[in-house]
Amino acid sequence: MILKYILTYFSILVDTSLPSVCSRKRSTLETTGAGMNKSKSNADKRSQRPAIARRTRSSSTAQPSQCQDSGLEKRRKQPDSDLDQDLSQKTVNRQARPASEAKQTKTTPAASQPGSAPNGSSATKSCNGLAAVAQLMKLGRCKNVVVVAGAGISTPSGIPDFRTPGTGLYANLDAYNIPYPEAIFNIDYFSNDPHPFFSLAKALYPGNHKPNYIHYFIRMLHHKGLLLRMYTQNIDGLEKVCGIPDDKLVEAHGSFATASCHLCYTPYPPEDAKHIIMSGNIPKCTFCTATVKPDVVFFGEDLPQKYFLHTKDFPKADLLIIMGTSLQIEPFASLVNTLRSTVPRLLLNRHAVGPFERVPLRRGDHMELGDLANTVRRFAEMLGWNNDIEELMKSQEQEQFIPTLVSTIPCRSRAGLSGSEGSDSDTDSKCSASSCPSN
Ligand code: CNA
Repeated sequence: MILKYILTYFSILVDTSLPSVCSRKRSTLETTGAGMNKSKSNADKRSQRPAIARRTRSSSTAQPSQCQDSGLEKRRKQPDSDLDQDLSQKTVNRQARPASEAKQTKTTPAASQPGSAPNGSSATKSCNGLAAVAQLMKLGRCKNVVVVAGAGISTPSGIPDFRTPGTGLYANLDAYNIPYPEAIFNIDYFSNDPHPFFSLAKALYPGNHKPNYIHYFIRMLHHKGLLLRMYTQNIDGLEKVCGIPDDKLVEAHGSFATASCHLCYTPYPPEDAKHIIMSGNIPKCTFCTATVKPDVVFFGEDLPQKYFLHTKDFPKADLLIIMGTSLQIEPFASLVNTLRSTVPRLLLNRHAVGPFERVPLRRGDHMELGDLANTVRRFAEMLGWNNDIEELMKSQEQEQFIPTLVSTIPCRSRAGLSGSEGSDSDTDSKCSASSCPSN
């Protein structure tokens, strides 16, 4: 009898407690499951090349300084969460400000005013930084260099950037009658009224500008077998013109090299589009009659599939060089935070930007502030590359500056560049003793 009571008691206990345990477990599993589903769906999304749209750096994006201050584990995890967040949409941040203004609010109280190094100390630090990175390269420690670049590398070629006060495009948009500067590159705005963009496009279309020393420095990185990949936000095509091969280049914000319907994406002959736009007219889709535009990535549009190479490249990189960008546009800007924390990062820019605004700098971070062309020339001199670059520029200038032609010439047939110059697979086999910068 007693045994029966005990058994009944336990069966009641089991009946009442199990569901709550199970439901708790299920809810945990649901959470985990949701997380797993989420990551699975993220993975799926990534593999399907989902809507990765460009956006100006959002205030909701975790600040690099936060993650760096919160311990190694968090530091390692942060890039993923940044990316999860950033793998959403490229949209315009309503709080977008000129880099110089943004800097004031993003830096620590100890940081300096725009245009100067944080805490006034980085100028000294930066000189050492340039030499330190040159030394690492000479020692052969950097054989998988990733370059992340922006409009600042093309200002010496005469193409204005976005945000430089006075000369930047955003400071000179009065003529376009747009409500806010980014509207000129906003896909919804374009859909309503393509005229402002087409007016600007006339000035931006490739063909009127030449690559400069900075572009050729990056080309030389490739020539030396050290360039893993260049990620550029630029749409001017000068990377290709200077001879950086297609497979070494990710034009994350597209280019003028192709054109398509902005609604149904039917391809359109790029030269025809250029001709029509240059003559002040609007190219129309042959399929749905919507407006055709060059395949420059607008705010609210997806980034090209090639952008996803970063998931393979950044874990492999052993040096990141960031050049001429305000790091204000996502998801591109967050790329610089996806590097292993032990990998050196070198910022070459007029101002401290992104994670380089924090004081003190992260261990392994270096920056050189000032005019980019001067900085890169000094860097090349430290590496002993200056003459090579000058010669490369001369030989390239003897060729005709026809981007499409240059990009289709097989590497091996390019004048004077037989050595380590070559295909992606050649370059992936990396720096031979003879092509290492120390030689
Ligand atoms: P940005 O926001 O205008 O930033 C440029 C950065 O480069 C700023 O921090 C400047 O201080 C710095 N800079 C400019 N010139 C120099 C120089 N001579 N020496 C040192 N530093 C310099 O431009 P981002 O590239 O960061 O923004 C990305 C936008 C810009 C992308 O979507 C591009 O499509 C777009 N854009 C591209 C071009 C081009 O293709 N050449 C031109 C203008 C805008």
